[in-house]
Amino acid sequence: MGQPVERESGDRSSGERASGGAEQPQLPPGQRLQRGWPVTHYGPVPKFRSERWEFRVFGATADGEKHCWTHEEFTALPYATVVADLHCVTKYSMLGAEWGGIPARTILEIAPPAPGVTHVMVWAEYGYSSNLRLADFASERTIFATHKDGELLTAEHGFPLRLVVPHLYAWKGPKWVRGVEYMTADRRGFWEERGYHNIGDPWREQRYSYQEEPGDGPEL
Ligand SMILES: Nc1nc2c(c(=O)[nH]1)N[C@H]1C(S)=C(S)[C@@H](COP(=O)(O)O)O[C@H]1N2
Ligand SMILES: [Mo]
Repeated sequence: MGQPVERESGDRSSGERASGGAEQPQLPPGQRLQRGWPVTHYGPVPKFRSERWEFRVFGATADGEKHCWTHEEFTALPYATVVADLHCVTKYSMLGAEWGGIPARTILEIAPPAPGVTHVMVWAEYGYSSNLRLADFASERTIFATHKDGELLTAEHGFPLRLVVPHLYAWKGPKWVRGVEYMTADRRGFWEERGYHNIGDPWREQRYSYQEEPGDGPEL
């Protein structure tokens, strides 16, 4: 297998981009505005089969148990919305989407981590993963989205569930997410092992692992 690359396909239909710069103060440095919503991911789009789907919280849970929800149970959890932008590290941003779903905080409340937990690994279909500091995951704006702008996510955008972490680059938000692992030490996820920054703050332009400073992430 060669080096994986983010593949973008699909809706560039209206393809224009705004001019950026001073009139776009909400764009992080180096990003350009994308109209429409491209599809970007590595690998195939998984097929959803509700009878095989479960959401799991495992690893260092407070009670030492694994917690599982069926699709029906998970989507019955209290629904909330967050308006947030999506910043792809390949330099386009989509602004002002309304994401609807289950806040990450709800999961932390109903399946709390053990006291020593510092990071989480968010797991998706086909083994895609991304690591987050517990504080990033616990942000009141981090949400497991089932909907965007009031409509169910489409398959290519992550149906039935994707994570949205508004203050980090979009690779930190797995589509087709299936669970969360509570960790007592940091470990790199899929892209973080392959050259992306361990933290991924777009406002600090933390794109690549070579930009990391001591303490930003585990040894590569
Ligand atoms: N499972 C999975 N989730 C993923 C990815 C991926 O490759 N696999 N790519 C990420 C990246 S790099 C981006 S930019 C966004 C793109 O989301 P979109 O296709 O809905 O625009 O999904 C993120 N979530
Ligand atoms: Mo991306």
